This record gives sequence, C-alpha cells and structure tokens, in this order.
Amino acid sequence: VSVFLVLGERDFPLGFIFGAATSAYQVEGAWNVGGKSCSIWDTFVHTYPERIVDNATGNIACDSYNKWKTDVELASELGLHFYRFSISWSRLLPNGFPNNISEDGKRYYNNLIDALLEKRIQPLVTLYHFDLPQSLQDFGGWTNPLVADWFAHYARVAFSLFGDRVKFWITLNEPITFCDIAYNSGSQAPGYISPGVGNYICNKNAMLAHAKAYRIYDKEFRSKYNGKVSIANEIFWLEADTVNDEEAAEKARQLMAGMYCHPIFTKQGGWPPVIERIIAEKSKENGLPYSRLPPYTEEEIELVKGTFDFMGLNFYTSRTVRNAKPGEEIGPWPLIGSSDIDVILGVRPQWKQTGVSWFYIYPEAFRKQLAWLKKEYGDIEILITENGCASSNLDVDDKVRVQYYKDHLEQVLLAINEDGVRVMGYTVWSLMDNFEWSDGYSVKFGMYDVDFDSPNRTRTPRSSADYYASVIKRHSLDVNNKIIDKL
Ligand code: GBH
Repeated sequence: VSVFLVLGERDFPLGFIFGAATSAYQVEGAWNVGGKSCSIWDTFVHTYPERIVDNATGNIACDSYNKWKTDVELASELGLHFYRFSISWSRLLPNGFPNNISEDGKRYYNNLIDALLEKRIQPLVTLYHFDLPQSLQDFGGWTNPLVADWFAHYARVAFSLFGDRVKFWITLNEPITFCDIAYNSGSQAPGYISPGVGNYICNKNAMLAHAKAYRIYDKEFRSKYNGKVSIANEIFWLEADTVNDEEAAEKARQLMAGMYCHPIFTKQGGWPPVIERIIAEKSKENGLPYSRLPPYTEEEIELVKGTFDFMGLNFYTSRTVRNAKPGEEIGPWPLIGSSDIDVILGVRPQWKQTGVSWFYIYPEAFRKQLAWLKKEYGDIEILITENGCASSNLDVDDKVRVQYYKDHLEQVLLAINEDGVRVMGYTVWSLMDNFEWSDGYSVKFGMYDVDFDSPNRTRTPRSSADYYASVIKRHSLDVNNKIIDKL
C-alpha cells in the first residue's frame, strides 16, 4: 500500500515541531529551598519591591518546583512535541561554581526531564534565562569578562548531567534583555544603570559565554549525544517610520539583531561594522581615547563565529524607527530609542495594543523579520523559541490570544512556503501564566490560567490551549475548531 501525503497550504511541513516555554525564575518558586542560593532576580525583587507591579516576587510563582508533574500533564494534554524550560543556575550550582553540585537541583531537573520523555515530549533546555547566581553578581556579573568561563563551566555540568536525554540546548535567552534593557534602564536585574557602557560590556561577554559553552558541547559531548545548541535572541521587527527613515531603520536592526547575531551567524563575525564605526565616533565625541564598545580580538572573533546549529528567535512585536531631531532627548534602548545611533522608536496607530505597555500586534512583521534574517545570515534553520500574546485580564475565553497564534502561524507558513525560510518549529510563550518580571503577575501570557490566590496554584486551560492542541494534532491551521468559528 502506498500512502500519498499531499500537503496543503495551511499544513505545516513534516517534521515541523511545536512546543511551549517557561523559565525557572518565572515558574519554579522555592527560591530558598533545597540549598538553592539567591539569583540576581531574588535579590532584585527583595531589594527593590517598588520596581515590580504590586511588589510581587517569584518566591512561590507557579510552584513548579513542587508541581512539575502537573506541568508535564499540561504539556502532554496539549500534545507538545517539546517543552522549553530553563535551569536555575543557583539551584544546580549554589555557589555558582562547578565544585558544589546540588543533589536537590540534580534530582529536580532529572525528574522533570524523565517525566517529559516518558510522555514522549522532548526537553528543550535553556541554560540561562536572566537568573545569574548573586554570588557571581558580587564579582560584577555579566560585566566581568570571567563570566564567560563561569558560564562555560556551568554549561559543562549541565551537558554532562542531562545531555544523554536533552537534545536541544539554548545557551542564553535574550541577551538584549539582560544586557541592554537591564543596564540601559535598570528595569531588569541587577538594577544597575550604566547606559552605553554596561550594556556593551555585557553584550560582548554574553557572546563569549555562549561561544565557550557551544565549543565545549562540540568538543566534549556532540559525538556521543548528537544534540543541537544555539542562542535565543529577541528581535522586535523594526521598520522605517517614513521613506526618509530607511537608513535609520537598518541601523536600528543592526543594533537590535546585529549586536547579538552578527558575531555568531555571519562569515565575517565580530560586531556589525556600521555599529562599531558609529559607537567609535560617538566615543571620540565623548572625549574617550577608545570606544565604549569593547573590541573583539581576532581570536575572539574566531571563537564566536559559527557557534550555532540553528537560530533561536523570540518574536513578539514591532516598532517604527525614525531619525531623532537635532537635540531631541532620547530614552533608553531598546525601549524608547538610541542616543548612540540617534533614532527614536514608535508604533503605528493601526497596530492593536494588547493592554500591556510594550506590546502591539502586527502579525505581518513576523514574516518580514524571518525574511530579513534569511537575507542577512543566510539559509539557516530557525526555531521560533518564543511567540505569544500578553493580556492583562483573566479571560478564560481568550479570543485575542487565539487570534494572535493563528495570525502569527499564518505568517510562519508564508515565510516557509513563499520565502523559503527554513523554520523548523514554533514555541508558545507561555505554557501558563507566570511571574512576568517587572509586571509581576499583572500580565498574563499563559495558555493555562494559574490561580495565584490559591495555594494549589490551580491551572485552568484557556481557549488558546484548546486551539493550540488542535493545531498540533492536525499539524495544520486547517482546524475544525469551535474557537475559530467564534472568532
Ligand atoms: C521574553 O521577553 C522573555 O524571554 C520571557 O521571559 C518573558 O516572559 C516574555 O518574553 C514576555 O515578556 O516594561 O518597557 O521595561 C520579551 C522581552 C523584555 C519584553 C522586557 C518586555 C519589558 C519592557 N521583554 N520588556 S518595559
């Protein structure tokens, strides 16, 4: 018997994988349990409660430290091919260094990984999702060049403990968030503000940390475990406000995407040349005898270049870019603009806001972003490591979120079918509501509602869970689904 499979326009390619994501600090809780030490987010929320909506903390969060079996059940109900979660560095290595591996941490992540595999769900593990051990912050954290080695040693421990079962690794989640947003605005841990200096030091050290971890996997683990390793970058789609802002928009794309992609994904490696030149000029204007952007040595360029097996992309939203007016005050990058490249970010009135300050909906941007990445970095495989929709309400029938998934998955299909972008899979942020950083619990991203007033942290599926499960089951956007009928 021969079976002919005819793929329709709304079907996903064979082998395309679907998952959902969370991160350790946002869901685990148990911040001081089992020998875990403080991370910079523990310190941040305890030191500056006023910087978090409702003075919220991740002390308990979704209590996934205790409720991991339930989480695996949810993932299984959805039919996920993979579950993306992160390891808490300070849970696994309480002093930050590899000479003291926590038995409790080992047990927790082993249990989670084994339970997922038992349900035939692949674990996709992020090594770092914003929660540096405080003990390393005390030495300067991401601004100390030694952080690249600290991270590499931690990565080696994780690869050796879990690499027999984990085949997909993300080294760093969104260094733009923990470098640029953190050091330019102070709204993320560690809360130290050093615009135009700290962010660039962090950026470079993050690239080296990623690269060293990748090289360790390559040398010591790849031949026996045969997994894939990359980084997850967050990129807002940036488009010119008017036709006169094309050049500004391209510079801004190089500042947003290029600073975290060019060193890794291009043949030349190193910083995006246009940004390197501009910051050198600006630094001269500041009276500095060197650039605020730390240069790469030839050796470092070689170390970082090519350290990927695919590209991880977190995609949510878009901004317009325009040239700043002479003398115009410019707020921090990437929230308001950049005084280094003299641009201001904005939004278009037709992009619907989600009720969350930074989040505007523009689905077509997803395809444009994917096409730009292909043009810029070549024909590499891309895994969407996060995409999802924020709401500030508790709507169990979350029509806006269902519409967001549908509209964005349509753009993914167009990118694949029309533009030939090699998208290998898609990840929803998030499996469930969780601690949304400075927005505390006021912003929801979950397919499952979590009742943060109940000690049980009861999880309840929203319509989006139902919709996503049917997309996965049919491997297609052609779903007969009562939710879609209602849209
Ligand atoms: C990702 O961040 C993160 O990986 C994930 O942990 C997070 O929960 C999810 O997406 C949703 O945000 O209030 O003006 O300071 C996306 C990037 C960085 C977007 C922080 C919101 C705060 C903007 N996020 N940013 S502001």
